[in-house]
Amino acid sequence: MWRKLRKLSVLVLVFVLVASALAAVRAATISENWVSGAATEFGTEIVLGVPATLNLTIVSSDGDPFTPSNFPNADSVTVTGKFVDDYGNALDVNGDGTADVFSFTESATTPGLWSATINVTSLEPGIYTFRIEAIAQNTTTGEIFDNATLEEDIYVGGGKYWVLKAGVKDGDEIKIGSLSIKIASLSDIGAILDFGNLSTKTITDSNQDGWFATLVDVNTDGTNDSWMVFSKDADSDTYTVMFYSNSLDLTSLVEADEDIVRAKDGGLLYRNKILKDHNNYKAYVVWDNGFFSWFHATDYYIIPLQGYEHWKEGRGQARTMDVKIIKRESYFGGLITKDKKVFEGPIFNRDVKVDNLFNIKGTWLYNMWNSQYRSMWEIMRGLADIKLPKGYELREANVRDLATTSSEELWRGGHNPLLNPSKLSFGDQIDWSSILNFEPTDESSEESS
Ligand SMILES: [Ca+2]
Ligand SMILES: [Ca+2]
Repeated sequence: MWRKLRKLSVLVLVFVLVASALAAVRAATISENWVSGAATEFGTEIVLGVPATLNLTIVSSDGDPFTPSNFPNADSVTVTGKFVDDYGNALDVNGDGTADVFSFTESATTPGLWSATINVTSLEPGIYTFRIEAIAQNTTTGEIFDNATLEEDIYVGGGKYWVLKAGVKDGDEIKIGSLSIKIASLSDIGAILDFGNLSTKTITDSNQDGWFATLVDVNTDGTNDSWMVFSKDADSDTYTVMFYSNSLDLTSLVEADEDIVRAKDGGLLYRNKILKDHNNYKAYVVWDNGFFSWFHATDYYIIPLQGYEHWKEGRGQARTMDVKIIKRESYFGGLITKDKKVFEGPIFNRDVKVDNLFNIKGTWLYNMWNSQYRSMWEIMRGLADIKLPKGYELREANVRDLATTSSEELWRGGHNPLLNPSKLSFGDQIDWSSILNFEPTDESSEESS
């Protein structure tokens, strides 16, 4: 009995050893490093027309550099990369009708370091599978000495200029360049675009993944110059529409003019207010015009946060568009104030309702690809809609100006908290200096007193 058991356990042990040896079939390994032309913060992203350099460090299954001298019987040691379809077939990525395979070349000085320039110039924006294959073989005998593959999802952005519009729905109209595009129909099936007396165009979301695109001729010279991409918003029937172009600077061609619309309830809808334009950040004050506002006013300071961290985007999505909103109650013309932080966070395509009183929603983002930025993309300009109830008006100032003025138009009683604080203040300790990105000096305080 014990003998039998021992025999069995030896058999099991042998089986386990053989199985694990089989499972660890030796294979080379590839590690990648995008050197230039690609963003990787939110997953790899490249841009049509922007060559990207990819370095690969490949280690053979013996742990040596993947290099011809380590495979003396191989007559072919190659590393290639291709964008593939669902069947693994290489895609045509430059529009010449022929499938494209990128060849990596080995560094002359560092064995096992392979490099290629990936230049995609003609492909519908979206996420694609990029397949890298390294193989050392004898092409005569067909014997493979070593091989490795690596697959990666890459987002291909549609061009160096990029504009996003949030919350697009059936019936909306978008003005871009010479075009006025009416969204005549928009659903899970796709969209019908009405270009006025020019023509209409039907786009079908063939795989119904909520993502579809078409080429448009923004300057109506007869040649398509831009991608128009629809991306369905989560938990909503609305879409984010993106325009991408390499040949046209869309950031100056897409019209999103400021506008004030009187709402049915007597309130005002301020459309397309600029929060960021390059390095200019604009703050807004939701100003209480109530009859008793000298005795007690409730104002709100909407302040965009500054810097790349707060204005990121990647893979076709806004990752941040951050604002901070401070509620300031003033008594007796600002002699006494009470501050409270009521919101902090991203607002792109988010209908943020503050204190059940007013709404703010990020609507437009403008971007330009720039290799000089910390990321390839930094939101260049961001706009928002702000809806106020009756009895309130919107006042605006560059954040810098708001920080350095004691104007009674912007601060109740002129009580700028940095330069001319109220006699008595309570509520949250608000770090106004950090929010307004301004450190007052003794001199500036004196000037204003
Ligand atoms: Ca091709
Ligand atoms: Ca054109």
